[in-house]
Amino acid sequence: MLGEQDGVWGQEAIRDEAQVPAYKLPAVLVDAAGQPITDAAAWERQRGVLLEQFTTEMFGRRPSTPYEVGYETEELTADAASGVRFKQVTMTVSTEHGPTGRQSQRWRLLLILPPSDQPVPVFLGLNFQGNHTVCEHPGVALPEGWVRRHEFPGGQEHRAAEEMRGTAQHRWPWRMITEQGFGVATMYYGDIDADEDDQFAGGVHQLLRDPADPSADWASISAWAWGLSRALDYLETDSAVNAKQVAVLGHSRLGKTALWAGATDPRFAAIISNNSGCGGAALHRRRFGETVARINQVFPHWFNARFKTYNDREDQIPFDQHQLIACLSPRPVYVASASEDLWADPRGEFLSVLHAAPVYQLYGEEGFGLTEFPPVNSPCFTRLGYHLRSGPHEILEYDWQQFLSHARQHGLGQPLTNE
Ligand code: GTR
Repeated sequence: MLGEQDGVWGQEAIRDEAQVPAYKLPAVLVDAAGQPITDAAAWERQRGVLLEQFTTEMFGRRPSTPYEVGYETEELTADAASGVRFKQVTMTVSTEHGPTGRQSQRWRLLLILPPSDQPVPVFLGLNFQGNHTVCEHPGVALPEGWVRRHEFPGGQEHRAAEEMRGTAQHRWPWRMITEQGFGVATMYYGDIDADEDDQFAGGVHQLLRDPADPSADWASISAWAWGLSRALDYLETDSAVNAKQVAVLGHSRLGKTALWAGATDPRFAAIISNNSGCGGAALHRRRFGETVARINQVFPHWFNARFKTYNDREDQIPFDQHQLIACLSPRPVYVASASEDLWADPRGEFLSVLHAAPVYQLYGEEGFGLTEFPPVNSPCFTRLGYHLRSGPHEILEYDWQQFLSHARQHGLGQPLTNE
């Protein structure tokens, strides 16, 4: 079994543009019957077809098991200097109809909110190591279940540790974000489903997925995305938040997750993919860096069983990832790549945005302001936005600065109107 670290390049992986095979992308403005799509109404029908294809061929179908979610909110001490508020919400997800009878699962959502007498726009995203890593606040609870392995000596395998408190702050620059009037909402992805190949025996799969029902082939990315929608359900009940201005974002595997969350939940006002790569913003057919075969081999739980039938058969997938971006139309979308992150195929991420743009134009939107792969650190802030940051596979303050500018330019943070 191959390791999962970034940069574990298989011998066969393409890392040179000259090796990219010739490929033909499915046309974004042609419908399932081969007819040209010339208006938004025809595109809306095509969006339905595509979402169904992405569901059956890649992400898997969510189970229809009924569930309930209860909320318990706790206001933590505010930051004395800035007045920034910290709110911890315990979400109890339960069902009486699951495959094994009544069960419940506990997730924790952390809100970091600027002081404001108006509801604030919010960036919502999952985190990799626990809410307590996002800031140093001593009141933020540690995850209770599975966590990724720790890199510090003495860390217990797969158990959250106090030593990790605040260690992901560089990925969540909440001071800068709140100073600009935006809030942050984040939840630990392992609360929803552990990021391991457990044959869907744990997490929310165990709660809601009936192994005897083959139509519910929900995989982990889809489960995490569903969790983001449940977090948005909570945000809709919180008067401190402008739930009409929630941007969903994620880095890497959680960037793939943010794109699928945005595609399946039209309530997200904007969608941000950071270095999401294969299965996210990057085009499969280029086979540059991580490929379908490789992602399915190393992370068999991310996508459904049918997606494995496309290993080394990218040309047979009925769609490509530019159509996932198109499914987000006409909402603002920002895709961020990093120059050293060849594994995620920065150019393939850029091309997805480029080839999604004609759909935006059907809505009378400006689409995408770039026609060529841009130089590093030259962000584009059209409704479809993009940058190639210099540096590694990461989400950094530079990325957030561009997300904030893009969000503001496309109406997030504008005062509420009485519609
Ligand atoms: C890598 C994986 C990528 C990306 C990344 C991450 O190992 O190959 O698809 O998701 O992990 O999530 O950090």
